[in-house]
Amino acid sequence: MSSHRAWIGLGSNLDDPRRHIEQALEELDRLPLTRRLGASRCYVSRPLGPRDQPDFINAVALLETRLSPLALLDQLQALEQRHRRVRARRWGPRTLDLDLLLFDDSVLSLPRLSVPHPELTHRAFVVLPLLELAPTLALPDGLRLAGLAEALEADGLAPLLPTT
Ligand code: PH2
Ligand code: MG
Ligand code: MG
Repeated sequence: MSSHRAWIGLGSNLDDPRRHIEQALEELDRLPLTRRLGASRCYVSRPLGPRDQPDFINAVALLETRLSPLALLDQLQALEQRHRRVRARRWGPRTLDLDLLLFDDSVLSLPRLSVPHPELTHRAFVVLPLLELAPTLALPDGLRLAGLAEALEADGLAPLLPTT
């Protein structure tokens, strides 16, 4: 079985969001056939979508995994459930959201999974943490993320200081 590099976006805006994100970063490292190679800082970001919800904490992690994309998605969704995620409304508040952003240079369009994540390039809270970890990262079509960052509205996005 070959190993893959998977980029995961983490988000939380309920119930001590930073604790959910920091705990999830450790849990990602313990998924089967998987280890975490890196993690961005935590960022605070204004909600995209409905504005009447708390600010988010966002971060990005890089995993090395021998899981397939769908097996990894299953693991991510199970981890969300362990954080008692409830899906009340689209783009509404949540305790933990784990998005599979990139999987090697794969382009997938499956009923359950689109990779690269369709919103990736529009979201400063994804692009800036990705760039922090990998300044030369490019999408499967060759588009360099660094070129996107300038065009993105980064107001309301700020890195947090480490807690320890
Ligand atoms: N996630 C959403 C909707 N809006 N806004 C921010 N700032 N961060 C998120 O992670 C986020 C959001 C749905 O997944
Ligand atoms: Mg999301
Ligand atoms: Mg999601």
